[in-house]
Amino acid sequence: MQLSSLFNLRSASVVAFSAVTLLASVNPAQAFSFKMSSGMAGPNGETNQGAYSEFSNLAGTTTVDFNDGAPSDGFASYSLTGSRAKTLSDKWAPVGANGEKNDSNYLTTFKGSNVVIDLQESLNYFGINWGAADDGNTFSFFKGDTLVEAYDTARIIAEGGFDQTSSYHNNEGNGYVHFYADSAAELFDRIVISEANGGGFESDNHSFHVGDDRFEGFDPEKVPEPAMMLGLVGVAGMFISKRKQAA
Ligand SMILES: [Ca+2]
Ligand SMILES: [Ca+2]
Repeated sequence: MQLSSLFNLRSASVVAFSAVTLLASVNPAQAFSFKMSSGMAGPNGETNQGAYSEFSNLAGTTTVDFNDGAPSDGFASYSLTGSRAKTLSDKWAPVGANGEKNDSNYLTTFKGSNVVIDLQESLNYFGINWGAADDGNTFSFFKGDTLVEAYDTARIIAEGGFDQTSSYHNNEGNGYVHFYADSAAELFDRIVISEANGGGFESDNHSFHVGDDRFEGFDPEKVPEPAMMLGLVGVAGMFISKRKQAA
């Protein structure tokens, strides 16, 4: 074999190997993911306390509403570092599912301060009502001291963006964002929310779902698939037309 042929063979295998690596890295089934939604009303139908997770009622989910402050012990233990991480009530509170003003206490942090949430158990899901979004808002997910994944506002916008903007917040982004593990390798038990730039990071109604494997809440079999729905409509339509024929 000539040297040039050998070189080409090697190049081809490098290309093939790279393609496999690339496929693995972009395969959504193997990626920590997020989805944005409008969220929903509170447990008793409240619409003036921000948006709540659509998974609030799923078994294994715990929700913190900050109305009595941030818990410093128990299932989700909050450490507010620096003077600018706190709970309060003002016009910057994340809005409700239909854009309603939030009159309740919420959690905020600014550059130089941090919110660290330590969980007693491993999670496969974290949901957060995120409001008045600014450039430097950052979410970091850890398992022990190992960073599993991080998102900032720019990445969220690049990968789908916000559900709504709010006139209460100079038309800044608001929404309910759901972060979740797609495999057992992406479970987490510590979350850090922080702000890198000049704005604030405002949030409310954090929901945590425990799990020892991937989060299944968004699986297609949990809701009727569009094709299945179309099929059902088709069958129903057949029945109607048959009845018409019979009549
Ligand atoms: Ca609240
Ligand atoms: Ca903000």
